[in-house]
Amino acid sequence: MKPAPFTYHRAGSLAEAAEMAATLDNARLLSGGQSLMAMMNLRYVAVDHLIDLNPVAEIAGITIDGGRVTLGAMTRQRTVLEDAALAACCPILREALGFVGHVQTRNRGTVGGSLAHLDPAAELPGMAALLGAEITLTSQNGTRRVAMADYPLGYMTPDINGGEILTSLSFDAWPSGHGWDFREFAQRHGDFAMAGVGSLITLDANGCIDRAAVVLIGIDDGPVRPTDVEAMMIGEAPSDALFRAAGALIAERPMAGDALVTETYRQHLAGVLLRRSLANACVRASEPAHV
Ligand SMILES: Cc1cc2nc3c(=O)[nH]c(=O)nc-3n(C[C@@H](O)[C@H](O)[C@H](O)COP(=O)(O)OP(=O)(O)OC[C@H]3O[C@@H](n4cnc5c(N)ncnc54)[C@H](O)[C@@H]3O)c2cc1C
Repeated sequence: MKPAPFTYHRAGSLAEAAEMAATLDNARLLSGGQSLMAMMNLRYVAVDHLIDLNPVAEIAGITIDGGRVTLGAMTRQRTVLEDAALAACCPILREALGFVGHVQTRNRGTVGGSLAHLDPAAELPGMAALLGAEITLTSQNGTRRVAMADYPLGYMTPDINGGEILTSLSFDAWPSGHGWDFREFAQRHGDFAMAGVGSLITLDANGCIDRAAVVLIGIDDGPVRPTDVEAMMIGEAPSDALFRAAGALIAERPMAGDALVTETYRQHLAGVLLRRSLANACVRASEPAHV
């Protein structure tokens, strides 16, 4: 299959890309191409202009400054998965990135492309929601920052205006010794998940949960942070009964069915994944600090 004809533009810098994005009609940005090229080949998307961000090195790379982590939009998913310093301060990213497609797709696929594509089951937007991240967008008019909580406007619809380029994702790392877990279920490894869960936990000196963050992917139009589940964890000692109660709460939540699974199946799956994810995050939080 071949895409409809288009004109290819190689952006040499962010400023050049922003100028092209502001002036070219019916244009799209090309990052890893792992979603866009397939959509163009299938003719779900037909563009007149393709603006290639691959040469724009200034928006690639990982910075860890104190506790603040910044991932440049053109950072490859493989780089996020393999970066040792990032794995030390935010181990859940390595665990989650292992589920993003395949080695070949991660070699090309980028942080920015995944966030802009915003598939409901995508792991990177899920991690951004879990970590309370902030997204930076750049255009000829300047820079705009959007909290990840406000960024999904609907199904595969990010808060990105015409002419804007997603340039980075930033978040505060959790304290040393926090517990983490990411898990998901898909028909085959590398497929988009039917449901996935990420958990971050810290325990106080008595072994009770004093901070909890949870995200679910694949169950709604975008990543879901269940504040009711997070709230019920606080002050509690980790226990099977607590995790089962959390799983039961999630399983009551309305979810969409699709060609692969019914709503009931997805609710059950999400509940089981959540229970197991919380349990493992608490075990890891109780172990000697990993950083
Ligand atoms: C076989 C296969 C399996 C996959 N499995 C998974 C999976 O399990 N989980 C998962 O999350 N993904 C999966 N993917 C998709 C993932 O590989 C893509 O990397 C990701 O969805 C898009 O990233 P990209 O860099 O390739 O972006 P592209 O495909 O280049 O772009 C995607 C969209 O984002 C826009 N865009 C790109 N960069 C920017 C930017 N900086 N600012 C604004 N807009 C931008 C583009 O215009 C386009 O609309 C899979 C892909 C394949 C082919």
